[in-house]
Amino acid sequence: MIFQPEFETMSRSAMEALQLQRLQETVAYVYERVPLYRQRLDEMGIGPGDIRSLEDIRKLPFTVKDDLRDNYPYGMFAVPMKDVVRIHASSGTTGRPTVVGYTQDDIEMWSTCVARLCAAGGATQEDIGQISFGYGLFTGALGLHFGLAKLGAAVVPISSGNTERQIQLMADFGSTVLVATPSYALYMAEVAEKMGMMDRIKLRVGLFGAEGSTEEMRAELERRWGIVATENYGMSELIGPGVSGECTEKCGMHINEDYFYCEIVNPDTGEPVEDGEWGELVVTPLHKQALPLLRYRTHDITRLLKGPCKCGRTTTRMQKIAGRSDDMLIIRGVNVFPSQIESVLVGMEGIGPHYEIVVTKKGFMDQIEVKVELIDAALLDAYKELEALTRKIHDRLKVVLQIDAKVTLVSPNTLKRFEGKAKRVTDLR
Ligand code: DLL
Repeated sequence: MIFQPEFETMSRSAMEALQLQRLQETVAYVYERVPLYRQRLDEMGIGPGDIRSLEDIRKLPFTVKDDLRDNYPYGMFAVPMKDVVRIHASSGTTGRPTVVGYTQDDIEMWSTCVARLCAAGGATQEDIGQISFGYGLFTGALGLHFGLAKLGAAVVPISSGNTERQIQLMADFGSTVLVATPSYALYMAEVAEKMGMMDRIKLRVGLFGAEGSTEEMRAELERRWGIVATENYGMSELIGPGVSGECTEKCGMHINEDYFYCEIVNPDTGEPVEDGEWGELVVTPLHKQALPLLRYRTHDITRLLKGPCKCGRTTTRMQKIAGRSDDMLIIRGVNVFPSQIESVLVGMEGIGPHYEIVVTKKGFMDQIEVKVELIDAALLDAYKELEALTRKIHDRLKVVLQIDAKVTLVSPNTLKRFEGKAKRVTDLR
């Protein structure tokens, strides 16, 4: 079902006209209301009147996470506090959190964007949606909660954690939609299998996001739960979930282009890449009141896929995120994305889908170790077979990464499981 065909199937020219109008409004709005932008635009000698085409967006300054941190907590808000009805924050791993605010209109727009992706992923008002994201300052849980509610589905705000109880209630309540990070959904499947509950579970749709996952991981989740799994993308600074989401054709995440203008730039130079090339996603929200931003650098690496989709939507899609420019590991000069390692490991015979990557330095040499669980603990005593499996994984990794990784096979159920975003890489250099 297409939630808002009037926007999701718009002609290219009508969409671009709407985007231009909203971009012009946004630039005038931030110039008027956000001192940081007025100062930057003045310094660059650019005024709202200079945006005459969508390409003119390139004249505008970028915004980075540090701008929000430097103006902590509310310095970039464009409305008085009386108009703010919700505050979220993303913790990040270092420094101050970034704080984001919403007006009532922002919440409406956000819910609409999320309702669209829920519908695109196959959810309907008949569904019972179990939200297994952690409720709190994280935007994932309340974002999907409001979106599913807007669609008319019944929402079960169970939050993350307490996994056995989650599974019990999933069966008792007859939940049909699961909202979680892919890594938590995988762990939940494992627990459901152990509890012998899979037969009682009615899930049919998985709406996954907030972290990357590979096609192999999707296949694993679909197989274990017996669902159709789609993924969606977003970021607190931009709105939360709802920037884009896949339809059941699974050929890229449809961008809510009437609300988010996406560019792809070279992460080192900030210059636009050629159409269809990979690079860093830069997003300008086009209709936000409390926290409008110009050209926000996401650090997420993707590319844009243009042209209509089989589902009938005409919106530009973004390909699965390959990684974050700041998560990319450089091992002996070679660029390695954890997602490349995942695509080798998940689905391989004899090993489970959980893994950990540890990077160290020996003298001047970077070392990468990949730890992965065996499915059958008995193999640990069968030296020859263990050796052969280790070699097989090593060789496949080498083909993909072009470097030698140390492969360590560990007992089943010994690697860490995650209830939110997984942290699979430990860089000790
Ligand atoms: O993770 C918003 C969200 C919640 C999106 C729920 C989808 C579902 P943050 O906590 O601010 O916001 O983290 C944003 O998470 O820059 C990406 O690096 C990563 N991320 C989010 N979705 C995906 C995805 C939410 N589908 C950061 N694939 C982003 C890969 C993702 N990475």
